[in-house]
Amino acid sequence: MKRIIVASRPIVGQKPGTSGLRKKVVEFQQPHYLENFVQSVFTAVGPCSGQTLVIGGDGRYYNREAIQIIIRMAVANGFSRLLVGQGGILSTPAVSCVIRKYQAFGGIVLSASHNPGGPSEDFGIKYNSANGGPAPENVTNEIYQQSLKITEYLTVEAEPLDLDTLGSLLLGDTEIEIIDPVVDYANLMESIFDFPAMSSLLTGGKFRMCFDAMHAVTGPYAIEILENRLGAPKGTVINSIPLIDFGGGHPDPNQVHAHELVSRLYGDDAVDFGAASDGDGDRNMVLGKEFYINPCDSLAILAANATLIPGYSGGIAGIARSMPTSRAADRVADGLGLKCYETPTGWKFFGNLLDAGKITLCGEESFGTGSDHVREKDGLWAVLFWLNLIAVKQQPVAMIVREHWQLYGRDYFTRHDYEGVNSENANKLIVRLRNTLYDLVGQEFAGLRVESADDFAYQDPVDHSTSTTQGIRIYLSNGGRIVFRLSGTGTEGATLRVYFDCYQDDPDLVDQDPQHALTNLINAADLIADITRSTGRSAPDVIT
Ligand code: G16
Repeated sequence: MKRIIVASRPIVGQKPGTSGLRKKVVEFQQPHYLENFVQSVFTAVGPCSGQTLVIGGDGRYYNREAIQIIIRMAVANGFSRLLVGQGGILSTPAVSCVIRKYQAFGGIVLSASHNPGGPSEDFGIKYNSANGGPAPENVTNEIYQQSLKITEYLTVEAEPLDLDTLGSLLLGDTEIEIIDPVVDYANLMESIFDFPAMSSLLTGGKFRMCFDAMHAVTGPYAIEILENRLGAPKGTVINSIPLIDFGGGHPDPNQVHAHELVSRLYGDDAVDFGAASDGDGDRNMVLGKEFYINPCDSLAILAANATLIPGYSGGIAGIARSMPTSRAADRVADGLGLKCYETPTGWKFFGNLLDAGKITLCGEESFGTGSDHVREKDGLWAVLFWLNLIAVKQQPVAMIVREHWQLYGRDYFTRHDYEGVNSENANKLIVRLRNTLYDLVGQEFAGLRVESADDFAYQDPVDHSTSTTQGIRIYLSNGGRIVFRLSGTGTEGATLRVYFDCYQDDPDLVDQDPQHALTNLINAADLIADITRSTGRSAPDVIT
């Protein structure tokens, strides 16, 4: 086995964003591009010698080629054991599960999440630490620093490995194990949820569901759990085969992109429950018959009912939500006498809170929900949580949600995205807001007075690290809030995200369309930030 040292030099733009490095495939295919980043990871987290590394991805275009490159580099960097998902497949929560189960040193996840796949689409890579979670900011910063001063990377000369046959082989001194990507994760789910009760629900003939895997990574997981283990009828999982281009679709589980699923929840033959996951299996959308559950409400409802689930029957320690997520979970935490933490956007910020046992459940408005069972958000876990809840409560989804609103009130929420906006204009908009924050206080927009405004900064309660400039928050006189921030996961131009939420505790007013209930906040945001002029758009591209 010949180890090779390849001379290289820094390539600009390898700074990890909200969730690792996401770029167009063609950028990753440039000479030394992926190699530089991988070597920067190994140098930043090393020494790697004698350690175990987990490798897998969502199966998108370039997944297999990237895995071959990473295997050769991991061998050259001294890892003694590599656990690689069969066919290069491992969902993001499954990577987290496998790292934790086998006490690996870390893992590499290849995915650009919900972004489309294909030769002219997106690819991504991120490093997860020994706790199974995305590397914290101090590590991603160090990876970036390494990428700025790299002069060489290590690899070995070897033929491409067979990624499709389960079993072990040796490459030099490194044992490479091709593992079943599903079994450890499915066993973990079976240890948390009441599978017999869920199976009775799915096989009793009265309840039907549909899970849309969107031709992304969760297909094999959903087939094994829902159809094989729980006995749901064949065909319950649609679009179940992972494809390199997700069948030309956009594997983003929202009502626009999961339209095939949405159509099955409406009409005379509508199913009772629908769910979808994203490219790498960490996001979820859950739907009842003709009923959409906002992810902010989903987190609050799961928290309020957690003790009905075997894995959480002893109660939960606390809750966390990302800052732009509505405050619905805070009300549940209050009611339970628990703390609710507010973190910046990015799952990595939940890691310390979970590790320290300060929280059990956490979630984000961006269709992410999870718990301390792994250190990633977990799409299928959230779907199973809802199924277990329905099996226990024996109520339709809409009734569970409406009862929650009657008890706690409703935090109306919506997010407006302006995608592919000119980066300079988007940055200017945020800087302008930041510079005028204090002047805004006391001014009126669309009939609402600004009560307070700030640029969100977070101090981690465990390691006390601080993260600043995490989003502009504006609080209005009707109790509503507007948040402005730029996405850290896009690959083209900038995406401006504007988040709106407002509390309503009048039981007669909790069943409105959020776009209607939040109209004055939406109008105020345009006046405050001059969105139409700055983006050149008269309406958002995506509304969630
Ligand atoms: C990632 C992060 C999430 C974040 C989301 C959107 O999710 O893990 O914490 O909420 O991106 O981030 P942004 O608003 O910066 O685009 P995923 O599912 O894309 O890996």
